[in-house]
Amino acid sequence: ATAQIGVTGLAVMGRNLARNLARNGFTVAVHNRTPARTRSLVAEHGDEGTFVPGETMADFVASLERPRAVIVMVKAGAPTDAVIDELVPLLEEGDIIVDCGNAHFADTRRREEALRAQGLHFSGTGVSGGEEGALLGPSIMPGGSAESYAKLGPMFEKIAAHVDGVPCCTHVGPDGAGHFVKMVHNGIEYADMQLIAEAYDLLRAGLDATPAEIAEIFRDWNNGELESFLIEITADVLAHTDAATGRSFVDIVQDRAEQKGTGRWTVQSALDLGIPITGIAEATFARSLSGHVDQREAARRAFPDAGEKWQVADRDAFVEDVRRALLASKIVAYAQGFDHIRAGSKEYAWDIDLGGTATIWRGGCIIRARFLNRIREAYDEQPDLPTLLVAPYFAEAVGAGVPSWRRVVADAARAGVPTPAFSSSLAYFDALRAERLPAALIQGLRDNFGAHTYQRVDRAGSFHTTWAGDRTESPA
Ligand code: NBP
Repeated sequence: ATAQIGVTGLAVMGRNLARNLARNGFTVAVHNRTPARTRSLVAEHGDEGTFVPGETMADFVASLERPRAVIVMVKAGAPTDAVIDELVPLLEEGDIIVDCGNAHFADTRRREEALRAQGLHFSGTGVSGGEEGALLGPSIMPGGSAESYAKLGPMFEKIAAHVDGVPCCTHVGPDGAGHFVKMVHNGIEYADMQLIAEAYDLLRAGLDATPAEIAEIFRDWNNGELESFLIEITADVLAHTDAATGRSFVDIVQDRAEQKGTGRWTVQSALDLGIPITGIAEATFARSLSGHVDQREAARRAFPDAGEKWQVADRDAFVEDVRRALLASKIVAYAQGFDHIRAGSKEYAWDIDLGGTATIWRGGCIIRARFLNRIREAYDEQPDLPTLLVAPYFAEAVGAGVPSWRRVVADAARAGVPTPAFSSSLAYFDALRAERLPAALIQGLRDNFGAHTYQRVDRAGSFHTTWAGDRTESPA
């Protein structure tokens, strides 16, 4: 047994992760259900490091040093369970199975519990960054026991992306914590992309600008607070011309956004935990809406001229308004995402370090951004921060952006340009800072039709009014 770690499942992700490990000096056992993939990996990349190919699962496991660490990188769902079932009889107490696929955290919790009962460690590990990240340095979010991290940590921290010399990998927490954090990461990615898309749409409508001109604006924004991978590639995509037609690429692509489901998982979990992640939810619904082609067609025909003509007087001021509104909305989306992680951590007793989570997203992953440093600072300064919105840096950015945010959302509403994420983020902000919410009326209605009781502002206890009778109030 010579291999320090093994990878089973050698499609694009597993293959690149195995190569990354090998390139970093680790001896990597490799295996795939269809052995041709194993052979081609060794044939094409065998010179990049030391691979120990296993034709069968038994050969593969036998080539691993103890405690064995096996990365499973197969299609999420039933294939993961099938591979685990095949591995378990071949493993011994203290060995570690690492699921680097996109599993739902509830599945990870179930698998971890079952394997723990058999004396095995199970690390549900989120890996972000796609194919390229897997090869060159992903953001890695490992969950599972501290013992499993003692073995995996040094390897994962070495192959992860690094920012300022710090690896984009940390032990997130027990059982499903890693996959949970990966899920919220993807949810934030949905919100980030929706906000960017709305900003583009606003600039296009307000300035009557071409995609190539808007690309320049994003390029400029990428030199400031908004600097991030997504803003950078937005400029790239907007500047791209379709070779076949000579038109802007963004104009020849069908306007129906697809999804693989992690946005939906994030929203479902947030609903269960009672955490308003309106930015992620609007982004997920906006993708769904874009796909309802028949409804869109019918509504377009019914309401052809529902908006007013948009005339921007000062172009530079408008661009700056959109930039500030984008930053403020983005801060809301992150604040909500971190609230969600905090709630998940509490519910499942994971003890997740929120600042540490921001740190491992600074590189390797899709939402990598300069501004994540600020999230780390905010939680370092005040670990029990009620919301990121009130941390000094974010409070200043949001506060400075409020007039712009209101102008942009109001102008868009008048012009009939949909801004679900911009406007719901502003509504969230206004609701959070409101002195009184109309929730009081909702409590009154609930008590009226269902005797659900309410609490008073001036006395402790729960009360009910006899709405159908003499309207006297009594303690409930
Ligand atoms: P796929 O998700 O396409 O899965 C293909 C792999 O699963 C092949 O190795 C295949 O073996 C194996 N497999 C299947 Br399918 N059923 C199996 C079974 N019953 N038993 C054993 N092996 C089985 O590969 P991928 O695109 O490399 O993604 C791998 C994981 O990484 C997925 O969970 C995916 O969601 C996740 N992912 C993450 C990112 C990211 O950015 N983090 C990107 C893409 C994917 P075969 O060769 O014998 O058919």
